[in-house]
Amino acid sequence: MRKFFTRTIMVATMIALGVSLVGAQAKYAIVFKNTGNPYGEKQMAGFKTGIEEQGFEAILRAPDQPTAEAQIQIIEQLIAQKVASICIVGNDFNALTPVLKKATSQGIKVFSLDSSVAPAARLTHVNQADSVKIGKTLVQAAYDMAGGSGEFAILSATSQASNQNLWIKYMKDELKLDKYKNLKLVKIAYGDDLRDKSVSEAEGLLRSYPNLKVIVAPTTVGIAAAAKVVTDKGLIGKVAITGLGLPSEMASYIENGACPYMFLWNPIDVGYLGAYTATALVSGKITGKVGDKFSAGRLGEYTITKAPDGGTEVLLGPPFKFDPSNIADWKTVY
Ligand code: RAM
Repeated sequence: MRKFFTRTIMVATMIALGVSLVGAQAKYAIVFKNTGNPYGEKQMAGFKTGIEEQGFEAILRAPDQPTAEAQIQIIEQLIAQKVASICIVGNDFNALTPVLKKATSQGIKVFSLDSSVAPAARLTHVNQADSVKIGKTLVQAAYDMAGGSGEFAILSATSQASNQNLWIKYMKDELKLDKYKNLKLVKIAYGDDLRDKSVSEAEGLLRSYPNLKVIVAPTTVGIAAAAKVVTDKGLIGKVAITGLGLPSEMASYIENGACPYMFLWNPIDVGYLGAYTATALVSGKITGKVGDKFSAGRLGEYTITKAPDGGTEVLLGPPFKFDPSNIADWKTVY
């Protein structure tokens, strides 16, 4: 009888242990650039929905400051927690490679989303929109708003952010076309995706370049800061703001004319697509190679393609234009 009980307890303990191991395998983490960014919160919310509707646990993390060092600390903690997967929104293209390789060597499926990390450190990248198209579109907008000639500046996130740096690279490529010979990029400023710093950088641009016609901010934090500065200084109509903005943060600036139009994608969908990429990698349905196919819940089917950086990616879709005709429909959505 005693033997029976001992065995029962042993089996029960093993089952309990087994369940907890499975539980540990079922944790899916996302690490955003930094806290306090409504765009990041929406992206993480989409990831959480996608993970939870598949019956797993989502871990949402972001450091206070948008640095690679701070993300490295978080990744070390996630490795110790034995998460199944890490979805990283990189604060640096290369600096995270050693820690991400360490995670991979321990069986964790690592991929980037929104802001990529080096192909050697990731299985694939979830890209919100075609990077070349974003670069081209933003220069075309600057040209249009400047009336074809004059000075414009870029207000970016951090100088290391790989998504912004890629978009800026493609902006510079577009600017080489003869059509833009009278459009002059005078400065690239960095507001680090921090609200106050972005405001002071925008003010600095206006001080240093009194003839500035357009500020292009390829960051939701930067564009909202620049639009606020132009509004507060009574410069609407003199300096136009465009770039990538959240409709919920930018509606009043599109309505008051500070920002004639801007672009973005649905950040909730980016995170949600990340959730299904994570589970497809962990289940072994995909490995991240070109041609891999998987289904992403309400978003439908996706195929992994070659990324311009030599790695692979999964593309959410085309960017969307927001202007006075449609902003009211979108400002409550994201
Ligand atoms: C900011 C972040 C994010 C970027 C958007 C457009 O919120 O830098 O990574 O994708 O802007």
